[in-house]
Amino acid sequence: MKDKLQKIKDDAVAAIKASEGLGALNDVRVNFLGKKGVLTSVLKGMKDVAPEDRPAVGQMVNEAREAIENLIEDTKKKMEAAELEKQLEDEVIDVTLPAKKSICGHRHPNIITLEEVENIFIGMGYEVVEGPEVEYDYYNFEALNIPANHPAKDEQDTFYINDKIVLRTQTSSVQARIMEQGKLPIRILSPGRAFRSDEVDATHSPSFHQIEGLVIDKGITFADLKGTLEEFAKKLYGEDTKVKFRPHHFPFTEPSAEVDVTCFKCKGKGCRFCKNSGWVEILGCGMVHPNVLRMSGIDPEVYQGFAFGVGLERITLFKYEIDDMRLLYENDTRFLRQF
Ligand code: 2NM
Repeated sequence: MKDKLQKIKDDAVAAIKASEGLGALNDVRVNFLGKKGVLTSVLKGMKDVAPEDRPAVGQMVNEAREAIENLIEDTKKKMEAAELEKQLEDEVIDVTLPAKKSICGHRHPNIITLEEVENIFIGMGYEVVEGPEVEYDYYNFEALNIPANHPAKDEQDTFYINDKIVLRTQTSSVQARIMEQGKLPIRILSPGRAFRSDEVDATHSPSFHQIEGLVIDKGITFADLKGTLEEFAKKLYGEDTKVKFRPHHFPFTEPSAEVDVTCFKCKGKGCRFCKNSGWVEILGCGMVHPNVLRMSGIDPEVYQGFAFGVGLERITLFKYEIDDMRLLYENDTRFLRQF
């Protein structure tokens, strides 16, 4: 019996020494000390031992159990310590390594241009105002002297929510709302998103941005309009920029004009950007139509005004010499990072 127990102890010691890791060590414990373990089966065999030998055998079994338990416990502690040591080594942080750069976004090119334009007009005493993108037909069309049968109201150009509500096709609707409030004089800039049912191409998008300006006061003339817009063009494109007013038609202004500036690319010599004319169109403008003033309760015999509308994308494309508007909407950071 003594030899048998010595053999079990030797086997256990060998198994403990051979076990790699806590899992294997636990398997050894179960094999030798568990309910169905080797040592337990020896205890179960006690009935075959002569009664006078039983205390001595029992003591030997207990000694063997204790020895194996102690060795397992010691080995477990050593393994845990080694594992912790290894984990600490693996997870060591080198505080001298350079930090990872955090990715930081910046303003969209459209916004950079918008803020530049806003600052030019704020410097001339204008206030920036905003209004709803989903707008009553009245403010988008009727209040701006665009009657029910006007071609601009065609379904082809306008997104209708229902027969009284549209997605605004211009931000002049904001100005109609301000005029109606009756606080005069007015000097405002209304930038924002506008919508037209256009197919997407290099120069069109169903959703784009406008910056419209409106001035109403006593004695405002076309000379004020010209001076203001010439100043704007020079601030935006440089002091050597020339402006040209070409007669045009808008329903909400009379007279109306389109404004060209010397080509930003060739400075007027002629190039592919200006189709060899030396000029590029940047905005539409005019003296506010008396019907528009009357519609908002302003007496055109007392107050006059001018208004203008700039396509934000258009001037952004000019400013950065981008030749496809779609690049402004795709949000590809490889493109946007450049500005
Ligand atoms: C343009 C061109 C010409 C314009 C007119 C008005 C208002 F509200 F006074 F009637 N706001 N904006 C206007 C005039 C807009 O965009 C090309």
